[in-house]
Amino acid sequence: MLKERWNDRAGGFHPVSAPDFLPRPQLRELQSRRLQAMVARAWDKVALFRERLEARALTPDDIGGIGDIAALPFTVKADLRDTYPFGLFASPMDEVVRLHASSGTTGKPIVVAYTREDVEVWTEAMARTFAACGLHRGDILQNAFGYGLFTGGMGTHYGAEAIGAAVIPVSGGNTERQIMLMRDFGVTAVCATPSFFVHLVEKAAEMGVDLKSLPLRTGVFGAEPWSDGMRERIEAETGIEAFDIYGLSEITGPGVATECTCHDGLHVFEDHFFPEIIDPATGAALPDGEEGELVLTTLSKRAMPMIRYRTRDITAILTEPCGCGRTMRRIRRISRRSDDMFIIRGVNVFPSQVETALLEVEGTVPHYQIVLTRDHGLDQMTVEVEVTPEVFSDTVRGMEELRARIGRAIEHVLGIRVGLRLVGPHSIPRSEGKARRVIDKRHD
Ligand code: DLL
Repeated sequence: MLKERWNDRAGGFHPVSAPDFLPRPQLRELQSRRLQAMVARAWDKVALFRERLEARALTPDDIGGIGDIAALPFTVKADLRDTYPFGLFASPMDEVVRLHASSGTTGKPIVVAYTREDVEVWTEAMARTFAACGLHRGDILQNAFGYGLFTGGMGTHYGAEAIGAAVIPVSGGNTERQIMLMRDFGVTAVCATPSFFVHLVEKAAEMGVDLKSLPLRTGVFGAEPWSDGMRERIEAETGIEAFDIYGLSEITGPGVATECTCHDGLHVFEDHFFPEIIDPATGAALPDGEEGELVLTTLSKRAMPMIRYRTRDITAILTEPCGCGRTMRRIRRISRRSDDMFIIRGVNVFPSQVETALLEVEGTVPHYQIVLTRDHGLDQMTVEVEVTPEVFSDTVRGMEELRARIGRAIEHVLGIRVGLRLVGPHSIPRSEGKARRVIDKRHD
């Protein structure tokens, strides 16, 4: 367990964050040792990994250190599905203390397991995350990530307790009660998906609660893509500082990477989760700085080690040292996945591009959906955008002008014209967790 906890309200260097500042040679040595032990364990305990290594004529002895990682085979989401539920576990069930699951898009969920040591590492990674976001003992954290099979709620909960913050485990949903707690309990920090927090901001305004007048200071957001435009809106409307945190169930949950107060990419806790970037088409490793698919290897996970897991998240490893002094390399914020692209009239479109365009236009609120349909074999896209009550009650001409502005903004970003529908306040369903931005009716 964490030996030392956050106890210095003045901020600055802190024992919880000590590993974040490890000199790189020492870090590399630690990564090498951990990788070797992890590969040996996976070889011993997980049939699939052993078969994959044998198919490449490799044994754990061939892995001399972290520099050899690219020799190892990838793991993909289908491997988790094919071995459902417990086929990738490296620990017997009597050493497993927690199971989580992620629903995914089709069929069976994927199941992930943790030993007591895994929960401790996860807690440490989340404590380091919160420390990087400037939280400390004395903070009152409203945790609006969902508690349950989703890793968001419990993962952040343990980390926040470890730094000595007071956690309110409210989970997602129930917006009015969330606002009441935020006001009455003197909440200083909130954890949520960015889309749910946007919903909370809107509800607070409806209830006549001015978030800027509350002690609320920090927002820790993640679990879905969100744009810099969305961050600017959130910060301007609430006066908080918003941090982006990243993670995925297969690797641990939240706690894989976090922004620090420099807000220039997310530091990966690479003493536990080793990042690589590959070309998603060929699988070839790409040098730092180049954009590609993020591949993560767990270096200390016991119950379910992951070797070179292909996340499908697209990013790049940033090469410049960070102003905060952390030595952990950073990834650029993740704005898209390799599998969320669709093709409209020959042009590749990512949902995040639509958000970027919309947020540049005054008079819209950040609630939108992209509806995909198929017409004579061609994919069509319509963006449904909610407008503010003032705009909605404006003249037809006012609405038309706004429509034209949004149309131009989207065309500017995508390079093509798409269908556009302005809809009234509250027409788009609000999210309580991850927002559903794309409604795919192509196969209806
Ligand atoms: O979403 C874990 C998490 C919880 C992360 C709370 C951060 C905060 P999954 O449900 O397995 O786990 O979904 C993982 O969500 O591969 C990304 O595509 C996406 N994702 C997570 N964080 C971010 C982020 C959790 N900050 C998948 N920006 C990942 C963009 C994100 N996408």
